[in-house]
Amino acid sequence: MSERIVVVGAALLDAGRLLAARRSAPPDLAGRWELPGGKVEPGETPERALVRELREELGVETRTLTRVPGEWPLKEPYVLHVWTARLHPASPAPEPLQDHDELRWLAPAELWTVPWLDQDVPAVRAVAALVGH
Ligand code: DCM
Repeated sequence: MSERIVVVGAALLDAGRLLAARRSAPPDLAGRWELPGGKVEPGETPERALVRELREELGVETRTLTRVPGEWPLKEPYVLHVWTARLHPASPAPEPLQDHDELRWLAPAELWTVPWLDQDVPAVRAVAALVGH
């Protein structure tokens, strides 16, 4: 029996728009869009993990706000949890640094204009319900 490992994803919000990130790796995920984030390390809180992952992957400084209710299965043993987050006022703008090759701020009407990873679709739906997209 394997323990589940939490992957935290960010619903990074700015002026009513949601940041979507297109994966460049691994090959089976490349070209699809996700809520950026990554694995929570042992002993790390999900909030700290998310701030660390967004710094590493996008070069931004953020604070997490609230957990989006729900839990979505990824490839075993991972499960996806999502938190809303905002940029610090002094943060650089996000840029693709590691696992992504394009970023897009999506207005509510544009939310479904990108091919999200299948496993992120229910999470994005929950984000939309929570923030009124
Ligand atoms: N993952 C996902 N959806 C997200 C974030 C991550 O499906 N919003 C998956 C991709 C990887 C695993 O979680 O299989 C770990 O992510 P990373 O490689 O970014 O650490």
